[in-house]
Amino acid sequence: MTHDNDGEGIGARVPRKEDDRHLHGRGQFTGDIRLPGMREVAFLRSPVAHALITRQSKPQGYEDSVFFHGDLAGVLPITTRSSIPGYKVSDYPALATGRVRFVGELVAMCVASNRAAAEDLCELVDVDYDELPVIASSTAGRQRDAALLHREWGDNLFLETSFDRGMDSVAKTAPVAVELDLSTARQVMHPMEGKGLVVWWDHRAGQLVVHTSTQVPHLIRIGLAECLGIPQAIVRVAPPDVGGGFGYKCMLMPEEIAVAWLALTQKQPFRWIEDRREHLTAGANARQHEYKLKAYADERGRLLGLDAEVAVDCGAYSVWPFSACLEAAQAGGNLPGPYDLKSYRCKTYSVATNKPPFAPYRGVARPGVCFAIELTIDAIAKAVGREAWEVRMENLVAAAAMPYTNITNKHYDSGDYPASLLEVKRMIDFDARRKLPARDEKGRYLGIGFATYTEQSAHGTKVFAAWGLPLVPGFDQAHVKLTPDGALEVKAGIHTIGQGLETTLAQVAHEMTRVPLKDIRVTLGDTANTPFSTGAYASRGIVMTGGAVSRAADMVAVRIKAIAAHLLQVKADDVTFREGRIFAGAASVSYADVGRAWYIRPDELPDNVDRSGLEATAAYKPETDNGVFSYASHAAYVAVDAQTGLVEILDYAIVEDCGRMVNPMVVEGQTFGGAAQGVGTALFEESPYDDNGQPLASTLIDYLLPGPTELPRFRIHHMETLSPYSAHGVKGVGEGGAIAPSAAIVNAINDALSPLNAVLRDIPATPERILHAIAAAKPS
Ligand code: MCN
Ligand code: SMO
Repeated sequence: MTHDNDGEGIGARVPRKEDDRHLHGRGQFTGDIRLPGMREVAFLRSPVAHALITRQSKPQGYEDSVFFHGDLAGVLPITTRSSIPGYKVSDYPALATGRVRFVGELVAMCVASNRAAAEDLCELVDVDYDELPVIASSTAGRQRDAALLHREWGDNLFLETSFDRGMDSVAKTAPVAVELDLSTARQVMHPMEGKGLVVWWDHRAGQLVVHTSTQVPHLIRIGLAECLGIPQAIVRVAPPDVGGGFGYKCMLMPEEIAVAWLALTQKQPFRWIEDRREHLTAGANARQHEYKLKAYADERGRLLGLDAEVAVDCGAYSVWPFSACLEAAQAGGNLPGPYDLKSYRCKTYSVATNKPPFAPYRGVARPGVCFAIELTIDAIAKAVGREAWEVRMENLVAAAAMPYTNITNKHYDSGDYPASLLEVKRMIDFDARRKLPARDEKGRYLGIGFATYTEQSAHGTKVFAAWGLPLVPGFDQAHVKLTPDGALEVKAGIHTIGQGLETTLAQVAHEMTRVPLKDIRVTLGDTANTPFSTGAYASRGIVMTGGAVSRAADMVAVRIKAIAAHLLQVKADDVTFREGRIFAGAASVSYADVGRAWYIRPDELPDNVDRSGLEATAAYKPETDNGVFSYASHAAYVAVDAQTGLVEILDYAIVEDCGRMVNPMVVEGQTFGGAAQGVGTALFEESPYDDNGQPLASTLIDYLLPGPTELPRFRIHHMETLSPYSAHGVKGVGEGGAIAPSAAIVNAINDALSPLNAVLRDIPATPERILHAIAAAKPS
């Protein structure tokens, strides 16, 4: 950058602008919105996993307050198409149409003056179900004579894919082979604020106003208009504060369609707020994968080939717009990880089951594939008798090989993966701790585990198009304007969901204009007020919208300089931004002087001043459609009690590289928050279903979320390799922290348990699973 760093621009650790209102309890979430005459919605949900609805009736006297599918005239189901050959479409109705496919599916919508009364009304609705055989696992779904969820499909596969490059010869000749069967549990996302929405009809604007808690407002506008059969111009999606999303809030939900239909047809405000039990049992699910892996290596542990089969338990329907197949597509493409792999075969199965649909969740498939490939590396190390970190060093893509295109055509743009591993090994004090006795003073077994991953971020149109998805991220836009009094307004269609964009986008705008950060106001999300963006997902915000803000702010900066130069009677090249003013030598003008000159007295400006004004909209996407790749190495040091099966994380170190950091404090917050969720995936979180498709974790007593007492003190070190493809060399970081913990922690557990010959292959690593692994261990 040509400007001097004044501690507020790119790279500065400034406190978050949004924290002031949040820390003072002045945030405004869907639950805080009160509108005159607002009525509340509760949903009657299916109590069974698979059934025909044989009869349904409304309670007498409440015919106008209870709605079934048949009442929603003209409303279309959520239909997610994909251009991938062989993909099967599911029609996901807003309210069930005679058949239910998971416990929690919406059957009736009940309306009352308050939520409690609406819930009471649900109790009065009469529905008869004729139960059908249930598919409660991906294995059951793939059985030859399995009952079908979607009869017209002929099987239960949303999609089946295969990839094969060079595996046959490897399998025959490789000196070392290891085999692993792995599984990762079903999870729910648990943003602090659940889903919720308030919808009303704006008579003045002639618009349906949708205050929904979403990551993707402009997409929801498209989806709602489509399902309601109305033009997009009469839908305004105006999300309030969003208390976390993590992927859960980047899809169109049936509740959104049903409540929007109510407000559209009744021209009254309605509200639905998801409760925690609804989130646990009926909100979308994530993470559940089964892996069958065969890996081949030479005697040093150098990988020769990987043969994989991945089955994803996708639930009953495809979510819009990401479909049920995003997970398997990501899994197949990312399984080779940060390693230089020459032969690879992968089959994926996206299986329909009688469970809530699958949605993206922080990391999307990569926590699963990182777990799979990193356990494989440790298994190879064991087979060849070397330390696991040494085998990683044999296989990691070298810095000198960058940019590097891997076997699945992922283009790793920059970085030094081996250096991150060596640094994390130093941080976790590997050499000294290796020399300690295998057990601590309490008799617990000690172990160290590593994991390295890449995080594809801000991937663009072609990548999503290759996954066959209907809506793909194109350019992101941003609008920047200098106000007459010299402040800066930044507007973008992406939304702020807790990840800090109100601050970091302001930092980017400051970097280009040097308008003091306190004078920069960032407005995000509202479709009536912001230019188009597909939204906050795939860790794309700072690369895509940040790039657009950078460009638009630069356009405005050039015009500010031209006017300032006129006021100072110098050439534009001779003015500089400094200390919140615009200087030529010792003379200076303020941003307000420039604003006044353009807006109030344009007649005094010479003809050669650009007449496009002190505002600009710019569009941006990085130079590669492939996205930019962040990466990190994690290391965990654990103690395992072989009597109780309890694991304590004694130390945890992270070395991450997300290119140029816009705000290192925000990057650390992102990484720690993600890693906390990763610890949940590794040790605690699980949403099991029984054979009847009944969810067994319906409260937070059954579904264990890690809290402060379960979390280690994460230690972090940053590397900063600039991406050659993005504005300012930035790469995304929003999901990374969540990707590696399950791999690093389970590798550490297996390292600890190696004296007992016990090996864990399934997560979460609950005491029960650990004791089971110990009991099943073969004596050495
Ligand atoms: N950042 C930075 N420098 C970088 C990279 C990122 O300062 N080199 C900052 C960004 O400016 C932004 C944050 O880190 O404030 C995350 O940026 P980015 O990686 O671009 O991610 P998005 O803005 O696209 O946010 C979405 C991403 C995803 S996909 C999930 S899932 C997730 C995540 O962010 N959900 C979150 N982080 C979350 N954090 C919170 N608190 N809540 C969620 O729901
Ligand atoms: S799971 Mo993040 O919203 O891509």
